[in-house]
Amino acid sequence: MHELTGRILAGDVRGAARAITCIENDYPERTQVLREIFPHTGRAKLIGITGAPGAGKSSLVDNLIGYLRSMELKVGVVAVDPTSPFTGGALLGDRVRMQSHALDKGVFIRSMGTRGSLGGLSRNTRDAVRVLDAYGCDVILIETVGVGQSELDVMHIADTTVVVLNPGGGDAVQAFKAGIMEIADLFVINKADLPGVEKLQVEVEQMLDLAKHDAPWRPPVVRTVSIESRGLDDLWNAILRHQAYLVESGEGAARRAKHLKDEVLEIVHDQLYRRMLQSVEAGAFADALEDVAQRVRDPYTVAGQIADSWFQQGR
Ligand SMILES: Nc1nc2c(ncn2[C@@H]2O[C@H](COP(=O)(O)OP(=O)(O)O)[C@@H](O)[C@H]2O)c(=O)[nH]1
Ligand SMILES: [Mg+2]
Repeated sequence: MHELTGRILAGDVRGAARAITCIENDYPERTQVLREIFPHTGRAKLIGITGAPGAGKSSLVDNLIGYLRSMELKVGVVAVDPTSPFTGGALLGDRVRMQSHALDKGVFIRSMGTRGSLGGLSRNTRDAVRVLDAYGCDVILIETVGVGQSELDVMHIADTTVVVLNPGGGDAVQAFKAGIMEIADLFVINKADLPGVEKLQVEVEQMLDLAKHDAPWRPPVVRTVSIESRGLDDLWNAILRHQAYLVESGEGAARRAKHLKDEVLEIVHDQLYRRMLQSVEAGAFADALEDVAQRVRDPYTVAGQIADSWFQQGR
């Protein structure tokens, strides 16, 4: 067993932090540690928090940390920043704000940047979440910075996805367009201290009537004022209701099974691609590739032949 595995399972905060660094930098021990902790994962509630920049996601996460700590739950937070590992503004602000929890041993906060592809981001996030799960977090909050494609991908990690909207901004229509309706398990109207709450609520309900009229779970809409820590009971109760629905309907197990299947296929894809690349770079299929370069043969046929010959060799 890798030394880090033991430390994570023993609830050693530095061990967990170190493991996530290994994930982010793709160090060689990454796979061993992830392999060893896997049997100890699957216990935490994974809650995704998404919404436009400035919607109040970080403030809500901060509120939720306090709320969950008051119930003595161990909380993990993974804040995903797809632009840069060194963002100034928003994330720095978040760090400062969340520092009120920095000395609390029951809270683990980590921001993740992207190095490499968007696929790398969701994979790293998933693996970091897994570390926090094995580390013993009861609830893991996954915060994204916006509502683009990478956020949609990241949210496939969560069991319950919370979409944060604000009154007065045409948010419902935008969320609908961005494909958020599909992934939302519940909506939060944050900044409910501002005008336009009723209007936004009506808009969201209308969108839900259109999009999810016969779905077994209709996402509830709750209101919060995170600067005043208001609405947390409603929010947490809605999350728990969704978690209960996931269990009773079997939907939660089905989702997790699907995510794991996707993960296995993704890893297979990665490994095949890497090996294929190695042999191509070592000169395999050079003639065929040259034919394609000369437009003597087409890429579709050649790719098919390369794949076939690869499988026939049983590599
Ligand atoms: N009026 C009001 N402002 C809020 C509320 N929640 C957050 N804000 C403010 O909205 C801004 C963005 O909040 P932040 O949590 O950083 O948003 P994020 O980008 O979604 O993480 C900050 O200036 C917050 O103080 C709220 O409930 N009411
Ligand atoms: Mg934020």
